[in-house]
Amino acid sequence: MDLLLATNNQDKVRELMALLDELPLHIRTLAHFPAIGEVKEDGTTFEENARAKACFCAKRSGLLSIADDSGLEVDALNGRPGVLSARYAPTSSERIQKLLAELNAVPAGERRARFVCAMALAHPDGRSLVRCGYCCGEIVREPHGSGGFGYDPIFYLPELGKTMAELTLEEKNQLSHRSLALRQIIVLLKKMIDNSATFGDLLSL
Ligand code: ITT
Repeated sequence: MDLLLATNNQDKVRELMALLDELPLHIRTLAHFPAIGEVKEDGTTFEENARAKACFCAKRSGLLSIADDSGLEVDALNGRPGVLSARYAPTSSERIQKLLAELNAVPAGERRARFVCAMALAHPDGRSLVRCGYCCGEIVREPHGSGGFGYDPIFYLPELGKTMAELTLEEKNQLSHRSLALRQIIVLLKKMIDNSATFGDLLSL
């Protein structure tokens, strides 16, 4: 079975590939479909944007496709940057610096945040489903670690005593919002692979 990873983010590709490795899938990326182009992400929710990306790429490629829309919700900022996490500032380091500046006056104990991931699986005929994953932590005052991407260097996991950027890819994939969403999609893909369910059947699960 073919599956297209509908993302332009190579860090996401690495994380997804590591988890999908266990399945007998023929994985394609957008590098195989240079003509697909960019999809507009103008939805107001993670779910809406994830469906838009997956459906657009499934339709253009003719392949079953997965896409995620993800971001960081900070309690002290009433959930910002949220669905606008990728557009909060032009580069990753500027996004981190802007967030740390906004949280400068927020004391320890009030710096809770969560990563959110909505992962969509779309059929070329336009039908789609979504599963979500969440990961809770705190925003530290300075970046630590060089792994991961995006906001990982300032996202601290109290139970591990490390930021997300101090984890290996395998460790991040044990607990991240993206892996928790993808694991639910993997359960569904397995049903299609062993022919115990059609895509239509998955929509009612
Ligand atoms: P695609 O839309 O092509 O998948 P993208 O990077 O633009 O790639 P999003 O629109 O979902 O992806 O934006 C998500 C942003 O949220 C991302 O750029 C990061 O800034 C942040 N983010 C999401 N998941 C993250 C993670 O696991 N670690 C750190 N930051 C993350």
